[in-house]
Amino acid sequence: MVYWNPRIEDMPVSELKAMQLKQLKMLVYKLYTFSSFYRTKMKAKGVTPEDIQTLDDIVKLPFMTKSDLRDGYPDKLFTASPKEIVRYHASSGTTGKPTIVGYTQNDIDNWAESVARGLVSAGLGHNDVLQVAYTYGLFSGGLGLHYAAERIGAAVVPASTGNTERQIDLIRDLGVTAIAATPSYLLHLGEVAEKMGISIKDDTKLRIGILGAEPWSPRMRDRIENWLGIRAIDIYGTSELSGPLYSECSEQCGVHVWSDMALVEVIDPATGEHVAPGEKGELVFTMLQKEAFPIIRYRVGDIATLHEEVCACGRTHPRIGRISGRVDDMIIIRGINVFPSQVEFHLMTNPEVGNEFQIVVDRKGALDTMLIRAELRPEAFGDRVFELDAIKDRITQRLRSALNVGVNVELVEPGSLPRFEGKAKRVVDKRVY
Ligand code: DLL
Repeated sequence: MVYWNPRIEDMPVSELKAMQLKQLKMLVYKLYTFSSFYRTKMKAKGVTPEDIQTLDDIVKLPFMTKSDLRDGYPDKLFTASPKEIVRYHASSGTTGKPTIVGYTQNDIDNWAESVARGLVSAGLGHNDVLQVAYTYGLFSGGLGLHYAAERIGAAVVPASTGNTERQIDLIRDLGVTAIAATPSYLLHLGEVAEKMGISIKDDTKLRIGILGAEPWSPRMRDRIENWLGIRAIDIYGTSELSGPLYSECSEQCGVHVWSDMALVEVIDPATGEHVAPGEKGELVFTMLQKEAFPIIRYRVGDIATLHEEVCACGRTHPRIGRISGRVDDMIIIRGINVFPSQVEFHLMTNPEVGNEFQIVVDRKGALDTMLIRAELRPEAFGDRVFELDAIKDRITQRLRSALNVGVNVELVEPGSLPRFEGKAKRVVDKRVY
């Protein structure tokens, strides 16, 4: 099985764009006519459905932000009647109220279709056994992967998060071939397996990881692949857009965004203007077919690049590169922007450094300080003290020159930093604002 939906996945770009334009026009017309929220926003920007004649006209439409969604709590933005809604999920709501997302049956089907295409493109099929180790429940990760895996005929092990020893037993005993988890949880699972005397690489059939829901660097990918002997596939999505939605194909060169269902733009977060092709910027999504919870020009806050050239796998849909940070989790240290993903990237180039780290930001007097606590690998920890000092100096110098800020590094014992079952929290900001 190469394509899940060949008719769509390798459709010529011109046909895809024509399809998008038709859908965009219909969507804008529908929202302007039937939703007071969208009509008010469009009127405030002086735009009517007639103004949308080409795909480029999308820039005339207003942006949506997280605060629009929060103000709409719980269901002011819904455009389907309660009897049409078949499911609710909710974003984690770490800052303020969560966003509730409703789904009609078509929304659920389109969501499963998007992820099913991604799973097949990553090399999964009906012979696979997929252990879903994302949380099931209001978080969209568990059920999002679950329905897609069933759609392609794979067997699902709905393990959710936690009870790691049992997860490892299941992987071995059920011949699990693929696991869907946050990269940080998979690393934790690998460590626990080693403590149980089980090598994921040699003692299990695991061959693919569907990893996302948090940032992870290409270096982290290399480590996971080499250590666990699997192919590590990136999967991206946000609860507002539906949940996990888009993943890499087996070429592993960016996450395919299905153009028949979504239109993606990349903007300069400061000006709101489109960036030049291939440049980094904030991702903006318009979901072309969502019924219950429409999304028009939603600024997701994630920073990435967009690649429109046809992929080596033959799929014609654009790809987004690695998420290199978030507009809002960027740490500003003495006026310099630092992304946790940069720190991870530079730490992972050092063979002595383990898989976990923590960034502690504080303030001494008027000055910001940044301490990076990095776990050593068990092999490196036994080294003599003067050798550890030399390693620490080398890492500190590398980070200082790469990030352009004064940082201190502390090397800590393997296993001493917190582990996470869901999304990792690696930044501790102690500054008082
Ligand atoms: O994390 C949905 C999801 C579940 C995606 C399972 C992938 C797998 P939220 O909780 O709303 O939804 O968080 C969305 O997580 O805006 C990104 O900042 C981050 N994120 C998600 N996937 C990736 C990824 C789910 N592959 C937020 N790389 C997004 C980097 C990611 N960041």
